[in-house]
Amino acid sequence: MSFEILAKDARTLARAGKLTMTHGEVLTPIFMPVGTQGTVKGMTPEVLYAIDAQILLGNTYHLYLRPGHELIQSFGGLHRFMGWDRPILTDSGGFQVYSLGDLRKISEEGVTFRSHLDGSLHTLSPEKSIEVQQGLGSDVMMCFDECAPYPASHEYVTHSMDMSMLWAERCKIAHEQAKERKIALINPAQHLFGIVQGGMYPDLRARSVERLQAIGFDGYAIGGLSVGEPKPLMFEMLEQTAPLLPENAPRYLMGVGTPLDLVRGAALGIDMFDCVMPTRNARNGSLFTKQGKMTIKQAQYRDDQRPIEPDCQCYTCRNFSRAYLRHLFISKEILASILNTIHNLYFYLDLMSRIRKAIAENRFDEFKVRFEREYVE
Ligand code: PRF
Ligand code: ZN
Repeated sequence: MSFEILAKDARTLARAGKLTMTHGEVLTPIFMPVGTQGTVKGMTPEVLYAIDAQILLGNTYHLYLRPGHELIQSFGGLHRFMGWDRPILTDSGGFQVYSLGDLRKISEEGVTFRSHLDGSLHTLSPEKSIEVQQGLGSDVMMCFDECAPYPASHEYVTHSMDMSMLWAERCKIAHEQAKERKIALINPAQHLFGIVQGGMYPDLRARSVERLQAIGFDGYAIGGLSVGEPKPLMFEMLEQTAPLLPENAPRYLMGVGTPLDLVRGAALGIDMFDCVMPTRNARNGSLFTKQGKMTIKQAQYRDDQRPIEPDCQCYTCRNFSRAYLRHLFISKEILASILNTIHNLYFYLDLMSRIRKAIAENRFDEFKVRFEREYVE
């Protein structure tokens, strides 16, 4: 995979770069909107292009269960099925199985679980996850892993991480074999990222990084964080883990986070993020501003003629008042979700763009200090 570092900040570990994939280029640090079911809820691809979304995240677990990867493959892959022609990264299912599946049975072979949709029995393994992700034809596939819960004992996490590393090796083999056998792939230039696990134990995280590097991946994700641990502990783990990763490969912090997390993560050298926060909060009427979140249903906005944020250039802020958005939300109109999602995703993507610009202009540290002062979580 081509990953080019374009600029490095002098006072933090932040870097700005460019990822090149089959479906186009992605400027980093980047935020990936979550499109779990082959759609970013409420957003047409046209709207996502308009807010300059560069790459989406899709989920193996959901698309495997419904409508099935074979069906999507028969449509020429997920890009064509959902009408999105920019890059897609797919998570492996090795996280959703634990959070959504029922009656999970984990063995070295894989995970057997019951569908959260109809209770039917399924097994996901490293090989199966890669097969599904190949059928989807994503630009970046993720290794099948186990995300250890928090808290968990050193003994439990040792075993869990060891298994995830064996699984990572099997994912790499499955990926290589498909390339060698020249199996007709939907996307012949797929990339594969390894996922660092190890819970809240620095020794296990270091070992996980070593194991993954020995196998060799196109990029490295940090998994197993933001699973209920205190925020300072997450950053402790991140500070320890991120610098161990190879400098010249993209680094992806999975399932994180708040706007402050993105700024602080970028300062530690993270290049990619994903989170349901902007989209889910939008549907719950919680809107991001440079000062923090606002709750649009509050009575104080009843006759407020101002946009969510006066200086925001998004479609919602250019056209609608807080009073109208409050009315839509209280009336449970679907347009409330749509307009709120446009604003929140624009806020996240614009934040990443401002981060990239600050790094390129060697003033990211100053940007971070100012953001931390103005943004109240
Ligand atoms: N593994 C995978 N996906 C994930 C995670 C993980 O550990 C997380 C943890 N925050 C989010 N998504 N495969
Ligand atoms: Zn806006």
